[in-house]
Amino acid sequence: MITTQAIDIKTSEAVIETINISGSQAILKAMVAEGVETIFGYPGGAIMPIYDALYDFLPTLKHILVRHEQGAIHAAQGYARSSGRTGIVFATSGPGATNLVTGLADAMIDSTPLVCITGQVFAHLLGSDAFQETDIINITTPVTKWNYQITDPTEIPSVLAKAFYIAKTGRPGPVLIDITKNAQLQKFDFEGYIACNHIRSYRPKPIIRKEYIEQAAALINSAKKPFVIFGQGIILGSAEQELKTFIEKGGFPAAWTILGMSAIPTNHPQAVGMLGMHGNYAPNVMTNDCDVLIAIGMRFDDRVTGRLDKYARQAKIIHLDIDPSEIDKNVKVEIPVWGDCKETIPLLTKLIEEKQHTEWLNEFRKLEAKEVEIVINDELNPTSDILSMGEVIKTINNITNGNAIIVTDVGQHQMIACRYAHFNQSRSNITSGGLGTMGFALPAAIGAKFGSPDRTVIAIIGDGGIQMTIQELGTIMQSKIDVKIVILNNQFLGMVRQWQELFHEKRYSFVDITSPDYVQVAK
Ligand SMILES: Cc1ncc(C[n+]2csc(CCOP(=O)(O)OP(=O)(O)O)c2C)c(N)n1
Repeated sequence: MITTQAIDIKTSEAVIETINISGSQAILKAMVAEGVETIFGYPGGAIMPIYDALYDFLPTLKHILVRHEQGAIHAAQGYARSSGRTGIVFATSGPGATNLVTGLADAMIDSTPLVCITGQVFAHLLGSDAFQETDIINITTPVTKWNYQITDPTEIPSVLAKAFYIAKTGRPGPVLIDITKNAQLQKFDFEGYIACNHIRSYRPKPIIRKEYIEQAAALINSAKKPFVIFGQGIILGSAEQELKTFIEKGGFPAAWTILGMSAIPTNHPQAVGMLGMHGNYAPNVMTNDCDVLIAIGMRFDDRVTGRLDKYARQAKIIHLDIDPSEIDKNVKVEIPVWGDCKETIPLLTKLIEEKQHTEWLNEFRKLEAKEVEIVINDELNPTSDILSMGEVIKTINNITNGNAIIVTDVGQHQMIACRYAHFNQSRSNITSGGLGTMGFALPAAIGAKFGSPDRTVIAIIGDGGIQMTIQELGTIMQSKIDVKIVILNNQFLGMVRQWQELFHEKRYSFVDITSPDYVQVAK
């Protein structure tokens, strides 16, 4: 609990010291109380009182001035994903706020905890089409975990406490708080900041049902071909060690979704690669061969499953997830294991038998060898003298030894990077998985570096994606941040071109893209 409580020396009773401060000061006090260190933002008329108050909170609060609000929110996402903390964004009303929408949608679908503060016109002007007024609450309702408009400063401490609590608990997500200018300016009696740890009718974690754990363990113990597939839930739940212990005790082959990648080292002896459309051959084929599929912290996205009527029809599926709405959403499961996987995995580990499924794991290895022969060798060791994307990733692996944070944009380079990058450490693969947002990587890499300043951060971006948010080079210049940028320039919108090649009879429509001299621009 964080309060400004003091002890009355005469009565020895706790008294609450009230101070008369502005709404803006209260917002920033809340940030400090929540342990915020870094804010990504861009000022404007309707948020000027907060920026004015910020002046007095430096350097406790650090503010990174981006070049576009989309850059601010992707940077906050990168920060959250690399550090495990909540990302913070400030933006003004109207166009500033609407520039956040793509990032909100991205954070929502990729379960990234954010608290975004937008300025809003004076309360008495709401609904009058005032200058830079936009109804950001209605606009962002489908792409936020929670949003709320404050028109009265006395609401600020409790609403911000809820915002932080909702963003980071249960399945994390973005929260947007819109604050009218009068609420930022008006003074009120601030009675301290009390962090929130309970909201009636909001249950971040479902109650664990022991009978389902027991049923799941019995099914796993009877399996001949058990297969673990895991997603970002492992990373979000800090359950990396729990997962490792589970798969090692049970001897299970384990594959990751694109967002689950790096939760266990990519060279773990039981790792069998990435699932999905652009993933590895063995885990995709074996999904349709296993007898028990143990899905943990993943949501059966269509890029993973393909056609649902042909997906793992033979398997009995156990699904561990913190979000009950994910159970039976896309794939019908045999046993639902609701709960935080940091708690449910160890309960399951206790009940499973120690086994090795050597023959079963070897079947994966055989398919893997086929993929190496037919695809991977060509991608990593091409015969022509044109540098391939795979070679670049291989070279990066050799330099970083799998210790860097790799932030990718969207397209062919993303898929090649995710197929071939080596990772030793969790929270190292940062990419826009669910929304597939081009322009994500450069600002997200900036945020990732602020979130993990001691780590090497490498952004890998296509020539299309870099041109979407290239202005954030200015942020790098101003904040003097060390982000390595690798542009894989194939002179095409490669991924779209690939689809035109495969599914549109090579009718290449608007996929040639020219580039500036990036080295000159970077200079
Ligand atoms: C904002 C946005 N607009 C459009 C797309 C559709 N899209 C997906 S991949 C891609 C091509 C990306 O080209 P490039 O950045 O050069 O990367 P490459 O595929 O060549 O590696 C496009 C246009 C998208 N994902 N995001």
